[in-house]
Amino acid sequence: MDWPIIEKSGDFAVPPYLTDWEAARAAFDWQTEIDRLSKLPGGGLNLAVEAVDRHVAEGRGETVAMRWISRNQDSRRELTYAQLKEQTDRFAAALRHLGLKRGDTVAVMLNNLAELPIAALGTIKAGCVFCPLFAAFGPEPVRARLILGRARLLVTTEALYLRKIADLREDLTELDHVLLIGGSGQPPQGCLDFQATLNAASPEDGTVEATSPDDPAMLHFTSGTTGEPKGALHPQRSAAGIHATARMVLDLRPGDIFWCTADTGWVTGSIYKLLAPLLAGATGILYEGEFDPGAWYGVLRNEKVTVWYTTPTAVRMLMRFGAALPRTYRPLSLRLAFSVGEPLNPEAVIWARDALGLPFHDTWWQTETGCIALANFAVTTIKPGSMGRPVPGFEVALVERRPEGGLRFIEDAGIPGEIALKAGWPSMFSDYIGAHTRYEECFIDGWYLTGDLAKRDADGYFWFLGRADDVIKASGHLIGPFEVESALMDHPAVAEAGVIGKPDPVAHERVKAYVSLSHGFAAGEALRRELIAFARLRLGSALAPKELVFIDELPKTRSGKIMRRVLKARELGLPTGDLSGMDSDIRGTGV
Ligand code: 6R9
Repeated sequence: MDWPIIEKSGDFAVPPYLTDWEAARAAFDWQTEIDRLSKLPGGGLNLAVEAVDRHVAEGRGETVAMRWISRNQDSRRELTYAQLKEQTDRFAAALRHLGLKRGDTVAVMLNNLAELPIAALGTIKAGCVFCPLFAAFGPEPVRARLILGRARLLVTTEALYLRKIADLREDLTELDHVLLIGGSGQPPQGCLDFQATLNAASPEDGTVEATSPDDPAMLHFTSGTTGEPKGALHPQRSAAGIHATARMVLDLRPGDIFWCTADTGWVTGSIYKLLAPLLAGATGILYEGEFDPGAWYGVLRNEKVTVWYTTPTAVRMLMRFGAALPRTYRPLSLRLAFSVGEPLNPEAVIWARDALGLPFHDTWWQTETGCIALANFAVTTIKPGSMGRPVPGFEVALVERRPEGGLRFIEDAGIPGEIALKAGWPSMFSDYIGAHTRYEECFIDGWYLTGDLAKRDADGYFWFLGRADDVIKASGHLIGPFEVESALMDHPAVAEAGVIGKPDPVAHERVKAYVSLSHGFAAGEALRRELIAFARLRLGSALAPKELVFIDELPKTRSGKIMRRVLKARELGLPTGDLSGMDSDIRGTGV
């Protein structure tokens, strides 16, 4: 189906993008951005100073930096920029008192609590490395990451500590300190109370560490849809990439109420939930509750959220509950809505325009890129189903790896290739911790290879095909699972779809689809046939699924990514590999 393109108009902070995209790109220079943020003595740059202290110095201390909202939305806690400065100074001072040094790792395993930004930014202020972990992780993945990340200090809640870490403590020889939030007030042996530690610290001692732009600031373990977890390090200069994309892509500015729904353990949690609104001088929302349609629409309306960043999974779950529900939560103050993490099917973009009054803008990036690299910008025309165009400062190409070495660049529109980024943008990961060879293997001739396949159209918009590992080869055709999934999701009965290649002696692989249904539809042979016929009509017989089965929930990571490799492993009766990033709520649901 041809989805309409959506023209944008309105009052935006960076108008040239729509009108003169090439000129805007030509005028942009990362070094200028980095230099602008490197104001510490000796040209130092500290992300936390840029995100917090700068606003206080420039007279915005009384602006609310972060607003925390409890699960039932019956209590909230606000931290102004001035308060966040004072609290992060205290936290940095506490880290020093405890003997942490520049470059040491501080792991933080917390859901959305008001203490989260204090721990995250205080860590960075002290020159230590902030390493977020999913609170839903079981003991084994936590142990593996604490050891690999060489964490010296952990911040978590007493409940999570007792459930997941207390029994492992002996194995964690480098973990010197644990700071606990909540609980009995009598911390278990070997732990300190977070608040008491903060109260005892004197903020004057928390003088900022004059980190250099190249010093590490964050360590993010990737969500691992396809294999072993990898720990990507991000330098202090990432501030420039996050700040520029907050401004240019999300159009964030002082006065905005920004809600990013990402889990803390996912890279989007630190980069866009915490850092982007702060770098832009806006107000960030931290909502304690899990996904629930009524609660989420309530947060959007009651908190007067102006800019929203969420995932395709969440959008599709909202769609399952229908367009009538959001209409009962009007008026909304939303002016922009964005999505990331998985391909966003065009139907979801259009649904939002009708149900919420504005379309979703898809954005693409990875843990390794450290900030958004492709986007349907706030001010540009949206092509539903496309990830958009390169962010100024990024050189993005489609390439093929030559068997004899080197790259072949694909210039023609419509030809699939692997997305490659010219190395050197400021928030580019600087290493995989403990796996430097693996890091070096990501680069060829000065280009970072992403492992994602896409096509580009004549207007320079990128269209996602799939992870290179997930691409299906059937009867000589190269099939991106997303093309098939997206076509299936155009059918009203289909809430979500996951597509894999099943080995086939004749065709090499055959397309198999797993489908979860929207409310009000029942699985059955007639519907199964109808969906196959529907897909055939749209995609032709080469791409349409030959097999289709119904499934209650697709296996997903905590960040909402469909784990196609799990579907495939189950199909083949093979081990599913590392499942640590998988959403524990749906782990083990039958396929
Ligand atoms: C931020 C984040 C990265 C992988 C990436 C790609 C997939 C992200 C996407 C998308 C299609 C989009 N991905 N955004 N696929 N359209 N707009 O998600 O980082 O957890 O490292 O995952 O997610 O496959 O390579 P990370």
